Amino acid sequence: MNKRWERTAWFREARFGMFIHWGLYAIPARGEWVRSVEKLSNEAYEPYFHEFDPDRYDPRAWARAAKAAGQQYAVLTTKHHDGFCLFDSEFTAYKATNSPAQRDLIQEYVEAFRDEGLKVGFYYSLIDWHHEDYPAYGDRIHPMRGNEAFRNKAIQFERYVDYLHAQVKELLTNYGKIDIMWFDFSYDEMTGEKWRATELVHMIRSLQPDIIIDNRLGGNIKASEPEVYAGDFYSPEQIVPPGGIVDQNGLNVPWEACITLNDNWGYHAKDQAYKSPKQVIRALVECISKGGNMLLNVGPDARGEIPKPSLEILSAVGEWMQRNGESIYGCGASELPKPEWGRYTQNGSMLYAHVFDRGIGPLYFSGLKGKIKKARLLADGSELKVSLPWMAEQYSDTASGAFIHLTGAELPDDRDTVIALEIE
Ligand code: H79
Repeated sequence: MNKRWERTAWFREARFGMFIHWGLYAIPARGEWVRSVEKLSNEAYEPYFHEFDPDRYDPRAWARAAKAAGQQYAVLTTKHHDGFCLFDSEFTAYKATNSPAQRDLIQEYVEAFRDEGLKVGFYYSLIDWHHEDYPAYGDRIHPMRGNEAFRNKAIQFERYVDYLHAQVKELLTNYGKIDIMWFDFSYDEMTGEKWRATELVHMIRSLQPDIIIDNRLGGNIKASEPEVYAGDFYSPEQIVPPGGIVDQNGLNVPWEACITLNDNWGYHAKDQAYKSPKQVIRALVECISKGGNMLLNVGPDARGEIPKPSLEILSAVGEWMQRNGESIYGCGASELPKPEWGRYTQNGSMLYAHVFDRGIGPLYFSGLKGKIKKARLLADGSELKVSLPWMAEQYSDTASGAFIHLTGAELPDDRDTVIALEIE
């Protein structure tokens, strides 16, 4: 087993986490990219720093919502692209302790999630629109551009990299054990050693030997010999990778799809394009069926509360997870081909049939003839019969397949009905 596989053991078992995007951008409430997309000047963005006063911030409520949803870990933005730090950093004045919040919000987050028994992760933006030594791309209009106010000033990028290293050191020194370091993100020539990534990762691992790191510092996590900084898990954004993720040797790479509940990561007051609980459950199942995790994002508002529609989705997903979590935790891809009616997840000799499409007849299990020892509806434990339908011998694939009869015209759970199969 390689190091990456060992380090990610808990992560691959946990399968489902909560992503939290929270910062000054919750005040304009038009998403976390508002400063860049609307080309807001420093002066235009400055008031939010003096107004940030999250009187409803209760990370224990967030942690309870995550836990009730069946999530086993969380990742919170310690600093997003706008450069504002939710933690008390020695290296900047642009931080929560100097805003009306007047306290270290990261400290409270770590304690609250730990107390609920959840693993704790830090998101840290490599991009920084506030730091005066972050490149502004000359006159090019670039979405990742730095601080417009410093556009014509000669920058010393190494000073920014020192700052990045110093802040990561603070984050991984001052808050006890941290489980995930989630960098966001490299692009064009801004990748790998531009961040002095090898040195950075050595420092991270010396402070937190068990921590896992995403793949967004750059490098090629799929290479046979990945760079030191290539990461422990691959991080697809807003997509479930069609074939899962394998490296150049054909071996599975741990991965985590980050998916947001509507169309923004940070709070957006008008964005009501929420996914349904059914979509979320099926996307989660799709991730597991392809050997990955799902990190599901919420964007708390300026006062510190997770929006009600998000809480409702989390709670519905949690209700499903209560009964069906066995088909998620510790499960991964099955060797069997994807069935017509849904998806498989598997954990050793337990195969979980996630039935999305009832059809009208018995469900067909290709390749499982004589191999199903027991079949139960996971939600209530009731037995299901494995038997051949009338004239089954005349269908082409029946020599190797098995059938399970469902009663009723509708599935018991139209989001995902899970059948637990004990197989040989
Ligand atoms: O932190 C979240 C996002 O802000 C960040 N990564 C996740 C986890 C991210 N999302 N997309 N990107 C980075 C890539 C950049 C997309 C962009 Fe755009 C296209 C930037 C400008 C045009 C999306 C659309 C954001 C603003 C408009």
